[in-house]
Amino acid sequence: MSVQTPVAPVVGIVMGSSSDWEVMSQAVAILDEFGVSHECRVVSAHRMPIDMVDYGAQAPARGLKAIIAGAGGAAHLPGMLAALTHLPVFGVPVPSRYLRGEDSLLSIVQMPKGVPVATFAIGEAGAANAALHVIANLAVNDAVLTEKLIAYRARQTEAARAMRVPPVT
Ligand code: RP5
Repeated sequence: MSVQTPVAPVVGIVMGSSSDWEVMSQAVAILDEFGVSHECRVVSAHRMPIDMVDYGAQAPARGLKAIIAGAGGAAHLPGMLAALTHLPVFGVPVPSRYLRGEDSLLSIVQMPKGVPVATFAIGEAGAANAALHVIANLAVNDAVLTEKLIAYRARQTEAARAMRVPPVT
């Protein structure tokens, strides 16, 4: 029987609720595609504030290089994590029930000067792009990741060039 050593996560993906998973799983899918090790957790800023403080404070010592944080409504999780660590925090506004995520977006993007959160689009595109942006940052010091990113972009280019209108169904 072989025992596999678990790979230490480089990216932390956190979200305020399990109801955010459908959106945040898009970030997971991208990191999986690029082979970037990651962990996923629910860390609610207002329901688990002590856990949130511990997560942010311990992230660098645990080997994380970046945090992707998604939340909806009064979405203070990304900003609070940014306050708790010097690691880069990438914020994903999750669509909310009543304001369609505009509240989430403004809560995350309007950080006061000095504690930045890189904020992405509302919803699935934002989650995927947050992961791609983390990868672009990691790729600066990683030639293999750089090649994967260039290939990923090239596939998008080819797919766009193959598009015809009206679309073939
Ligand atoms: C936020 O409240 C979460 O990020 C989620 O987007 C929203 C609703 O949470 P649930 O009521 O679905 O648990 O904290």
